[in-house]
Amino acid sequence: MSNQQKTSAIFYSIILLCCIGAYPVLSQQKLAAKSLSLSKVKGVKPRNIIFILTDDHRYDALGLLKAQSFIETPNLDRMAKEGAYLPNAFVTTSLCSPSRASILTGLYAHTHQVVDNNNPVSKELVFYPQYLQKAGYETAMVGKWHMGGEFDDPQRGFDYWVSFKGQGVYYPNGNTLNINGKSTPQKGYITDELTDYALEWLNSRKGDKPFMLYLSHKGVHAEFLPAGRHAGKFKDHNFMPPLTMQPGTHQDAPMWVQNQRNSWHGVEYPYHSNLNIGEYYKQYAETLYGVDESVGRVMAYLQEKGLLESTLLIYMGDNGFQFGEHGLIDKRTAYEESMRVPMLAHCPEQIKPGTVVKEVVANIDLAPTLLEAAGLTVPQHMDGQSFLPLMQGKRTVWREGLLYEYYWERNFPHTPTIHALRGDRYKYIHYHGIWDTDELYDLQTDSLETRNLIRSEAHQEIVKAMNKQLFEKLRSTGGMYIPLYEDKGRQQNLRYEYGTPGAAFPSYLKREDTDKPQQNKAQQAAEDAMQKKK
Ligand SMILES: [Ca+2]
Repeated sequence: MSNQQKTSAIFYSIILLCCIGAYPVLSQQKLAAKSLSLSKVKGVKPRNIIFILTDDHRYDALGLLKAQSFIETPNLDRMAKEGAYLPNAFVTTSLCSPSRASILTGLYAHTHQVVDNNNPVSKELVFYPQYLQKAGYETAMVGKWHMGGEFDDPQRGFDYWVSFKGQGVYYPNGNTLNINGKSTPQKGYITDELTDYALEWLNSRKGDKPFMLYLSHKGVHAEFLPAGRHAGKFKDHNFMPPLTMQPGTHQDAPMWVQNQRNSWHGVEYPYHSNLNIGEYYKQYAETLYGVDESVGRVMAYLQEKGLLESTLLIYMGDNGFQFGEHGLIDKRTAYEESMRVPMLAHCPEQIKPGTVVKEVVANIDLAPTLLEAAGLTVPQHMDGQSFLPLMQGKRTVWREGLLYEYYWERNFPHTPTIHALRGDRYKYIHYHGIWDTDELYDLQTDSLETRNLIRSEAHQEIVKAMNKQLFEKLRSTGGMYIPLYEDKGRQQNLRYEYGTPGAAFPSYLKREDTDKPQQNKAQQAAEDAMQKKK
């Protein structure tokens, strides 16, 4: 082989390698452990931080919104009144583990690669508390970790650790909590007990180091169980079912959405049971009331210690939750009730009372925001952006359109792989690996996403532009591949025999005058001619 041929061979090998593995390799490079020392921003005092995460708290289950007339969250309402309310907060993947990984790393799921609730988390991933620790913070994790399957061992980045395996349980049943590596029985109602541990840790601190507390509630994950004192609190109220819970209210819905009605994640066979969605919502609201009380206890503690003015307190849900919208329950989808979350912040020294941030913020922005509050420069490799300036009323260049992704799980096969772009006005949803229809919604005129405009003549330019923008975002962030993991866990793949049958194939994809009947006609003519000859 000549030198020129060798050079060509190497060149084409590189091209081939790039084609088959460029994006996963890029993702891995983004994960690669960087220095944990971030440069400090001059003149910024490291701020105390408390980040409270709630499980499956949907965006409108707030007293201030009254999505259901009886919902009450007085302490979260207080946060909005005295601090900032971010009505357009989203997650980039609506599922526990992927969203938690995005919060901790500032990365999209296709980069951190925690795309389901079962498979291990890469040891290469850097969690933002590691940077804080390195910068001199004392850090604590109290509550649900739930990444990488069933374990509760202390993880990197935390000086103090209280957690449990997987989802944990609301009431003790012989289970244990892991406290700094030591197995300790759970004593009481989980939301109260986690708050106790969090406040004990805050109270036990000595010295002048700034702190970061990550209080991660089990509430309000299904199956909802309120604190005894809140059980039945809302039982006499009426649940208003969402409009799209009724069949036929979602125009041109994809087949998979119609099929999911009669499945584990659908209203006809919810969790393979005869669960009443309205009663379930009331239990959700009662369970949430306990989480709201926890927020109140944390704020009361800060007030008592004279720390309420200076501490940055942020509250957020890890993903939304559907209660019948589009005939579905739970999360995963790119519909608003699934991908949208409550987000509130409180820090009178930095944020004016009654601040409303209209920009679209997301779980990937949490780590950058908290690092900025700590007076540190945000690492370049993070996908998110600090929204601290937005809360301070400063102008800043912000994203146009939020990338959403969800990767199909064998365990819950009803929801396909999704890539979506959520703009201020339009939402474009693109599916992968199924023979079905994509979606486009005009959120300004159709906030409930009832009219799929994907085939509307008037919207074809928008569809084309958003498709281009979606793939540009995927390409530029290393998302042009589909993550694949080994099978793990149980499959929830049943249908109810007497429920709605499978969706009809969309009429716009059907043809009457295809080649097939014409071939049949030609074949028939040939056969007739043969008969005549005989
Ligand atoms: Ca969750």
